[in-house]
Amino acid sequence: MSADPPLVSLSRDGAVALITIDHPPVNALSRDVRAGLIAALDGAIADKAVRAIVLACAGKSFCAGADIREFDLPPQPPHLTDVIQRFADAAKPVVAALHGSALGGGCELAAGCHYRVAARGTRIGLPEVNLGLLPGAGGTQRLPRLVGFDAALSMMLDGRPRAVDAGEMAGFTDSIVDSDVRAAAVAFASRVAEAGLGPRRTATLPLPDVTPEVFERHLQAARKRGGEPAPEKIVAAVRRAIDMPFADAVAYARADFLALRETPESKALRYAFFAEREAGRPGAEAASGSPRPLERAAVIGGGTMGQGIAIALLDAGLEVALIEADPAALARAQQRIGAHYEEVVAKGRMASNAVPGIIARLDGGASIDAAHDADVVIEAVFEDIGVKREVFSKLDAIVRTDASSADALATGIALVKRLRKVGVVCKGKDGFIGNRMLLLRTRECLFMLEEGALPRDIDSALTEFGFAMGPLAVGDLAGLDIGWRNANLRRQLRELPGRDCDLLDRLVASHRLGQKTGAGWYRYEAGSRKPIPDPAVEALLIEHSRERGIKRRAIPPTEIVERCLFGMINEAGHILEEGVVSRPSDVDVVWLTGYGFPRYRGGPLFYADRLGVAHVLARVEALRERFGAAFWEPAPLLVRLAANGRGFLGP
Ligand code: T1G
Repeated sequence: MSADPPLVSLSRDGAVALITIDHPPVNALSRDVRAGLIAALDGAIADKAVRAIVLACAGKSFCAGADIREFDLPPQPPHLTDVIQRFADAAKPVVAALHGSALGGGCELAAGCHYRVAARGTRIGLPEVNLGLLPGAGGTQRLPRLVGFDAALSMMLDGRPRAVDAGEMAGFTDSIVDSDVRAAAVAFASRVAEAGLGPRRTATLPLPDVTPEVFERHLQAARKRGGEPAPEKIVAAVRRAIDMPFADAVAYARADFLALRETPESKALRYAFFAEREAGRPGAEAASGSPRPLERAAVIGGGTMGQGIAIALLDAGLEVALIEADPAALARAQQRIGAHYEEVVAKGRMASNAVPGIIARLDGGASIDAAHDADVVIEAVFEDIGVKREVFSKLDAIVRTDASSADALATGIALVKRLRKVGVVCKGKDGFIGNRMLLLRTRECLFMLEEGALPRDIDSALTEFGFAMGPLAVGDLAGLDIGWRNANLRRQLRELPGRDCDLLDRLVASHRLGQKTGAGWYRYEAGSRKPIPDPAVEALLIEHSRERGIKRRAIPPTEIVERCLFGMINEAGHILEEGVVSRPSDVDVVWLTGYGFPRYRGGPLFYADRLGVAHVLARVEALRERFGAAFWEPAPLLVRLAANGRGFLGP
């Protein structure tokens, strides 16, 4: 039985020692890898025949950083900061050989080495902010010395990887190669040794010039990410490079990193990281299936959603048949897709000569027959069950497949991965997960508008909570007629005993459909998407409440947030109980990736668990007392979890 290869190995290539990390799938710098690095470095230093050292990784990429799973455990020595310092202090030159991506602690480790050789196309990044953290192993001090303060701060604050050959990353590498990077790094190390150059410690490099304006600009950007503590900590940590000795600044950053690890925001962001990866894992249903080849797709419906799906499919290299019953709407959709690619070219994100090839893969027609030779058909018609039934009965007539449900599911999951999207598998029940929960939020928003709130009250309460956009502004963006047509919403608003809210009907009847008609809950200047409070809506609301004998009152933001979120969380209890989705975390993934739920709050169920399910139950019961069981009956799962002191996501 062959033993697993060591996580870190030491070998020799002439007078160059080769330290190789082999910790699939992403060479995370776990405790054992860190210990292995120290041992290998000591071995290379002690070996008299060794004149230089190369640090490389096996597999498709250099290190993806620290092992995020370890952040829920007490820190274990050797700490990454110390490991990197050992490499930086090495008496022999150390050359990092970079390929794939070097992220977080992996980028910091490379910056701690004395020289860096990278394969062209390698991406480097400090994405810690996406986990509610900051680079805690010296990156806040070494990156500014290599790429300048402005570029380093941008990297740390937007968390986006950069290509090593991007202009702003010029100072990071000593050589970019198109050949085998490990061999190139060994040759580079030999030349350094031959030339007697010795170690070039990043910490001793001169500090690049920087003006206070640079820090101020990034601080303003950091403050815009209200609700998350890490961004401002990052700016403060990098600024210490100016105010204090290197080692002190590194120690402070490590202390900040350890403190941020314990914040609820970082715990939520780490949960979201793993929940999204978990969601992509096929459950038992798909495990037995094998994905079918995917070359051609058909999209039924040329509206905003259909256009977006067609673009994602084209970007993933598929042929696309866009089917839209109304020829004028089809032409409009094709024109808008063309305009999209012109915009992408104008932004420099695509070469203009790539567009004709993409558009050539787009065809379509008014008849559903155009879908006959598609490997996959995606229905994107508006929320009308009658229209959907008609589409599927026509499809049944032309698209016969022998794909088993497991194959079909495996093919769907493979397609989602190919589109670089996050997919959640759920049962085909009305409203699936997101829309079904959204309905409860929409209902409560309309009720609160009747009771005294104004659109801006509700939207500011939810944006304060962390949503990028408030529910009413989102309604205006999507079009109020879309929600109005939703039969389930109508049932909630008009057919449950004790309340009949026709507010949405009134707006639709007065053709206030949102941005597309220049007025909805807000009014919009021509060509602008900026919502402007509209006195006409306020008057409409006051008149509506008067007619209904509702005494308007000021509704506090806490109540607005509770009624918007607890209805959704309670509904998620029903969704889980009915087995519509198998993993509770998938509910959060849907809201994080599809409905703009603030990531640093982890999602509706992570948020509920943080508050305590017993607290959520008590609040739902209090709302039932006030508004009646027709609207606020606690889900049996919520009651059971509270009784057992458990959360949606576990003990
Ligand atoms: N730690 C632990 N597991 C990780 C991991 C990590 N850093 N990165 C990925 N995984 C797991 C992931 O959960 C999945 O597991 C598998 O690897 C493949 O990942 C001290 C504080 C590298 C671009 O934020 O962005 O360093 O689901 O599906 O699409 O300053 O993973 O198969 O069981 O995403 O090819 C900073 C996080 C850490 C990078 C690859 N680093 N990773 O994408 O595969 S904090 C990051 C990624 C830090 C220091 C600080 C991506 C990827 P499973 P995948 P992929």
